[in-house]
Amino acid sequence: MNSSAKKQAPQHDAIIIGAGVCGIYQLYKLLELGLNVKVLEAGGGPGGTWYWNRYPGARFDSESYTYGYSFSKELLQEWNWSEHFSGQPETLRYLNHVVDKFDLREHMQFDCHVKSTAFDESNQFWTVTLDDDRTFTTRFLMTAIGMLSAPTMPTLEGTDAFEGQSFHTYNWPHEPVDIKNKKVAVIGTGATGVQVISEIADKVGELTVFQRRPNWCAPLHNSKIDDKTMADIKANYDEIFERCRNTPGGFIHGPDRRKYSEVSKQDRLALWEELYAASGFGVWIGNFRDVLVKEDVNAEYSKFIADKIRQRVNDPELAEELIPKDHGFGTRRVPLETRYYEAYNRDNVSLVNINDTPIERVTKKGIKTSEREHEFDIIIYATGFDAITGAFDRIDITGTHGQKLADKWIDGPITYLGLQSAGFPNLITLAGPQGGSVSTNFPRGIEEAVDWATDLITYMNKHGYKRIEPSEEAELEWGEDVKHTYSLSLIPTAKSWFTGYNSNVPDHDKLRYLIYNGGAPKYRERLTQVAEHEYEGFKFE
Ligand code: NA7
Repeated sequence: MNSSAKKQAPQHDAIIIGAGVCGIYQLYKLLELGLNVKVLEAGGGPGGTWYWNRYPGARFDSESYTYGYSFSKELLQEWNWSEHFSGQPETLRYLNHVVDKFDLREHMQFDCHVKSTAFDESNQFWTVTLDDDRTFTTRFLMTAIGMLSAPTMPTLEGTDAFEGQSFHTYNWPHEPVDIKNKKVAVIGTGATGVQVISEIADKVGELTVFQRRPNWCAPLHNSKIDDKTMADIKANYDEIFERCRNTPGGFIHGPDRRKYSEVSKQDRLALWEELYAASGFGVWIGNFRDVLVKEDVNAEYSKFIADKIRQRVNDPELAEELIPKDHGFGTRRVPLETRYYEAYNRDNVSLVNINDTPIERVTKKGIKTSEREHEFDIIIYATGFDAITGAFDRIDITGTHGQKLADKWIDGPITYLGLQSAGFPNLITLAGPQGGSVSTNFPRGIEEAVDWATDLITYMNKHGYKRIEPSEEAELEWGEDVKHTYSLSLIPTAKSWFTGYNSNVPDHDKLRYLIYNGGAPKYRERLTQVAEHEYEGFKFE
């Protein structure tokens, strides 16, 4: 009997997990190819990050007009951003607009929590199983599951015992939360904590911030976009996106090509003052190129920023508590803020340094530190994510020969180009670990990854290839390339999600090479080269 006669055909050409910024665009591209595609999304609607993170103050740190999709001129011309750094509600409206404009919603299935997926060798397809045991089969499985979508709670005793309201910022309720006159705690002072604290300080009764390590924060300088400015932006989109294409981070901000040592003290200070007064990430990535590379130069810039913090916080002792001492400026993600430091000048805001008075447990009424019990109505956990690999670990992914992805990646991800992993054929990890989009202005990076993956599928269809996976040699080499990019800056000198640390997840207490830090242009060059060489490093069947 002919064994091929027994083979089943998959239900779908492609399943995309996730209807966020990445999944939306990948769906659009695959539908253009005429494929049968389904998107499975855990949320009740599209938007991913912007669907979930509804906490007060959630907004872009990227200029709105550099964050929108660039693929449709019509979309660019019809959408008006109201602020230079859009807030979450507007961004979610934008993503829903995109979904409806391009008739994508009918291909999306919401409230679908993918529990597991396994590659079926005999049929050469993936079976995807949801929490409710529904299954789907697909030839290509594409993950668009986000880098910061696996929220982590502190491993504190008593979190369930608290009788007030409490939530992780990622799971902020959809119904309005009444914070007026309430006693509120925020645990965590990363980019999220800083946004929440700044936004609610003048709206709550009392705010207590539990800080483990301060971050270097700098002003966002957000403002409204008026009609004339929006018209100028629309007229200049080509230039804006060209600029983003050529900067390492895919932002409009690129490094000053001069070195710190080549510039007089006066000119240095002038640039730093200018950056601090300007909007967006220029203060981090628009600097002299050696600020994030040389420790002594970084220390000078850190001193400059520390003085800014001292000028903004009235109480000198409190100012010192808010100045990082364990890492240099920009070696962790720089939270951009709006009157964050000024919040601490308010009588209703206090800071608890949990290194001095550690949290012992959460109680029915609040938080008990080694010093005393603090009573609260609301506890906000802004405690971050099991970044980049966490969302993969939360799905039971089985490749060929019964191999689990979580086992393969136990000491850190192993990938080729951040887009595939050997032993997991036809699984394309869009925006996955070790990819280029992780360290870029996200939509700029993902548009390239998605375009590349779409071209790959077109190529496979043209040549009649059914299956693709990288060679182990190609992965090894890519792993070394990624590792090398960590030696190019001071990023590995700090413990953060950039370097794979998370104190709330077992075994995430060592450096893991999660991100390609070589910059978007170099990553693009590499992707192009691989495609031009008949997808070298990949094996087709
Ligand atoms: P981050 O940047 O990982 O920040 C998490 C914060 O929570 C950080 O201040 C942590 O302190 C603190 N944290 C985490 N666990 C604990 C425990 N157990 N006890 C006390 N404090 C804790 O996450 P964000 O959500 O702010 O930002 C993530 C990204 O989203 C951000 O970079 C942007 O790209 C968007 P630590 O510094 O580890 O001492």
